[in-house]
Amino acid sequence: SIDYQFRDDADVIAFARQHVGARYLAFATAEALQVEEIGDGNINYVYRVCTPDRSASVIVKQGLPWVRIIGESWPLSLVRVRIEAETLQFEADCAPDLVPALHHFDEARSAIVMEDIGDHRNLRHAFLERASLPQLGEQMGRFLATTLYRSSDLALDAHDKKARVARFINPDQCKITEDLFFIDPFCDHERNSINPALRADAEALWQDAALKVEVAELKQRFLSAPEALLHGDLHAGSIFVREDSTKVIDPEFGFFGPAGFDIGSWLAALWLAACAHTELEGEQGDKRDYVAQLRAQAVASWESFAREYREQAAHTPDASFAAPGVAERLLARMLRDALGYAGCELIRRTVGLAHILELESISDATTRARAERRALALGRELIMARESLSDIDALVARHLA
Ligand code: SR1
Ligand code: MG
Repeated sequence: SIDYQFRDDADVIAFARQHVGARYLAFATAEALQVEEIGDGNINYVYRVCTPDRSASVIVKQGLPWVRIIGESWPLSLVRVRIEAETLQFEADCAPDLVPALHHFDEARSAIVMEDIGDHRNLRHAFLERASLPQLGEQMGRFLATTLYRSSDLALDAHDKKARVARFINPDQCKITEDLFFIDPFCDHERNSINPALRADAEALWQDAALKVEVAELKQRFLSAPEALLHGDLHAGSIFVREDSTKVIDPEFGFFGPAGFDIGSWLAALWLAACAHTELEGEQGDKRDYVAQLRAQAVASWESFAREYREQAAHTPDASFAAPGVAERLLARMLRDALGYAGCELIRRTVGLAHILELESISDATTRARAERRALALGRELIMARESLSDIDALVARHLA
């Protein structure tokens, strides 16, 4: 253990009590509070602190200077915790209904206190239960449009933008993405985890010279295109849902990068779930309907994003960006990038280090390989054809038939 790490439950409780302020009267008056560690992510520790009757609760999240699931052999800078707090606050300023409220950031303890969104459940579980989430696409499109527009050069003063780019330099988190998205899946890397039934497909991927050129171009843009403040890790595990509400959490990978990266990560979350549902157990008709719903969510997300982005861009104070046709040009670039980054996410969740519950829930390795093969093939085609695709949903549908 290190000196600032929470020593025990009492320490977490005292920290929460001290930092919820006047918002939670019950925390000040309750004699005893309870705490449970609820983190199921790869990197940090997450605690829920609540009153015995659970009428009031908050989340405390603490980062240690290494990757939780790996240990001290994979060090990780604590700057990520400040960046998470500041990105969360920026997102709350853009779309307060779509993120948990930030209550406190404590630099000395590398910890954040935030609103408990325990009445929502993780989107991965909602996907597995084939939940119908009629507002999800629209809400994610709005989240993306408002955060990506308001942190861009279209919205910010020139000096302010550059100061923010500097403040959100996040090299250790970016390096994780640079390696796990753009290197490992495309070679026989020791970090990879590959279903033996998919081995031949992975080996074919490693020989695919044309694909590697496209992936390198996507990586180059990821490294050197500070277009907007990204969430940086917008997979289904970072999203919590109720039927009528969406909350995006966990922006510790925040940095200024290509806007299409967040959009593509989100589209891939839907398409990965769709790949899994083609092979998950269940009645054929139900599965087909759910896959169609997931595809429709992707279309709705992009439409909502583009509509909201156009509306905001119409008010840009910058004379260059206000010229007719510019917003459409930027949208076209973002879509092409998004398809490429979605392709990378589909591939890295299939043969890379970090797998996803939706695919891992298919217990039979041969059946799982069928779903993974769809993700690989769809991912590859999205990357290769991203500059010229006209009917994206038709392409996705072909891979899910
Ligand atoms: C070692 S971290 C692995 C993955 O978990 C995070 O949530 C990111 O998606 C990262 O790529
Ligand atoms: Mg995370």
